[in-house]
Parts: sequence; structure tokens; C-alpha cells
Amino acid sequence: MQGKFQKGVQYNMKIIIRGDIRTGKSTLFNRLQGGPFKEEYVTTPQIEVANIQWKYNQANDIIKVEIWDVVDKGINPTPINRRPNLSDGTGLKIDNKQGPVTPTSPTRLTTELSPDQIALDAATINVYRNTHGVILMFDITKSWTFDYAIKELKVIPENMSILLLGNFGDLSSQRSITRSQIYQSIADCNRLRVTEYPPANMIRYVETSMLTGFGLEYIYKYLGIPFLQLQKDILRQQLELKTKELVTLLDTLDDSEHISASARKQHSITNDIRDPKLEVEQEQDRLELEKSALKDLWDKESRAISQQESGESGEKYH
Ligand SMILES: Nc1nc2c(ncn2[C@@H]2O[C@H](COP(=O)(O)OP(=O)(O)OP(=O)(O)O)[C@@H](O)[C@H]2O)c(=O)[nH]1
Ligand SMILES: [Mg+2]
Repeated sequence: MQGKFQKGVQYNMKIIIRGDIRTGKSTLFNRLQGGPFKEEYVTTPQIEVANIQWKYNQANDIIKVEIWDVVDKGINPTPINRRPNLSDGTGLKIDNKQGPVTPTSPTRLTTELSPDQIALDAATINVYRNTHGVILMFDITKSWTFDYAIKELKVIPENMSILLLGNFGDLSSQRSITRSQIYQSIADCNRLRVTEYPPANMIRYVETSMLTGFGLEYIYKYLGIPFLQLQKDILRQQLELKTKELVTLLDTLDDSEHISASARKQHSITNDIRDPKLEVEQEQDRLELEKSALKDLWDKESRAISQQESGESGEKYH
């Protein structure tokens, strides 16, 4: 029994990494799996998924984190049955020295595809489905990647936790977006997200460098936010379920054992649970009491009237 408790509960959490092209998504994806920084740039042809084990504080719970490296517009020139294993690093290679790839570049590559060669991408599936946290990346040296992030921030479901990463922090001397611009935009977006979910859904911002590893620890810690939110949701559902189970069981016991109404009442009071059957009975009791009180009043009134009448008639006839 003790061993079972020590093993803890298993949780499945889904985290997606999004961002404009060449912002460091796959580098983070690899880093989170314990891989080293790779200078070579290989654009990701379609969504990739990996599972990592993650620990919340020193708890014994087993937390399986499913990480998605999201591609907006996929590139899949290979038919489905002959696709390479994408996690082994094979894919379309673009040399670093070719210069920056603009956000519109992938369309140039996809025009050669036939309809049966559709890749897994954010255009074909809803990546936010069952997602617990979003890591949204931009490159602090490329303003258009920040514009992309701000646009995306406005469409991410408001219950989701978001971590915005200003990547390429090692190139901060070349930055094209100031910190105050970033904080201002986040404040504007957060204002729109103040609904029923705060504080877990508020946008958090941190600057990182996948090259130096700066900020990776923060990302690791950040996973605690979607995790605690997930745990809270599960506990809330369990609580609702157990309350329903309890009411059903009490009902079954009351019905099957021919328990009197007063005993049922007693049961409900001692269990401090709202029993719908008892509530109806209580309402009927209350109506009965009201009715008899009214009846008493009418009886008194009619007695007084008849006394008055007999008095008056006595006066008349005596
Ligand atoms: N100097 C520096 N280079 C980085 C950093 N992060 C990623 N890179 C490099 O930037 C290039 C692009 O990184 P990727 O991780 O492939 O970017 P991506 O967002 O997955 O790109 P796509 O899949 O094409 O959308 C690679 O050459 C990386 O080595 C960083 O923080 N600093
Ligand atoms: Mg990539």
C-alpha cells in the first residue's frame, strides 16, 4: 500500500511550441529532450511530437509531458508510406549562410506538392486541442517574428497558460524590439485575458538563448503552472464525481432499506449533503405548515365574527 502511494499519480500534459519560422522552436524542442545546441539549421517539415518525463518539485507524481514542435505550413514532398522518421533529424536542409528565411518562404516550397502529400501542420489540425500550455517564441533581433507572436497571442484560447520567449538573447546587441515595447504589448494582451481563469492564464515573458542555455531553467520551472492548473482541474472533476456518487449511494440506501422519511432526514442532516428528495419533502412540510397556520387564522377570525354576531343578536333579542 505504502509503495503504491510512493509511486504517485500519473499525469499527461501537452505543451506546444509555436512561433514564426527560424525562431528556435526545434532547438528548444531538442534542448528539452536533453539534446545539445546545433548550429546547423534544418527547417522542420511537419509537426513533431516528443515525450519527456518531468518532475514537479520533489513530488512522486509521474508527469509525462508531450511536447509539440508546431509547424504552421508543412512541407511533405514524400508520400505518407515513404516518410522518413522525422525525429532522427532527416529533413529539408537550408544552409545558415543563405540568410534569413522570411515567414513567406515555405509557400515557395509547398507549391510543388500534390494534394495527397499533405503534411501535419497547424493548418490541418487544431494544435490547441487538449493543450495545457503554450510556449510562444520570437527572435528579439527580427521584429516581424514579434509581430507574429503578438498576432498569435490574440487567438490562443484564454484558459491556456502562455510563456512568451524572446529568444536569441545572446544577440541582444542586435535587438530590434525594446523590452518596453514587449512589456507594453503583453500588458495589452493580458488585459483581454482577465476573465475567469487568472492568474494561470496570464502571459509570462522571459528572454532566452538556446545557444547558451540561458532561460532553460526558467522554462523547466514554468511547466509547473500548466501542471498545477491541470491538477486543479482533475481534482475539481473528481470532487464533482465523488459528490454525485455519494448522493446516488445515499439514495440507493434510503430506497432499498425502507428507511422512514424522518430517518432519511436524519441521514441527510448528518451527512450534510443536499438531498433533492429531502428538499422536496421539506418544501411540502413548509407548505403544510403555512396552510395549517392560515387555517388557524381563518378559524380564529370566523370564531371572532360569529361571537361578535351572537353578541350583537343577543343585544337585539334580550
Ligand atoms: N545564436 C543563436 N542561435 C539560435 C538560437 N536558437 C536557435 N538558434 C539557431 O537558429 C536556427 C534556427 O533554429 P531552429 O530551432 O531550427 O528554428 P525553428 O523555429 O525550429 O525553425 P523552423 O522549423 O524553420 O520554423 C538554427 O541554426 C539554430 O542553431 C539562439 O538562441 N541563439
Ligand atoms: Mg523547426
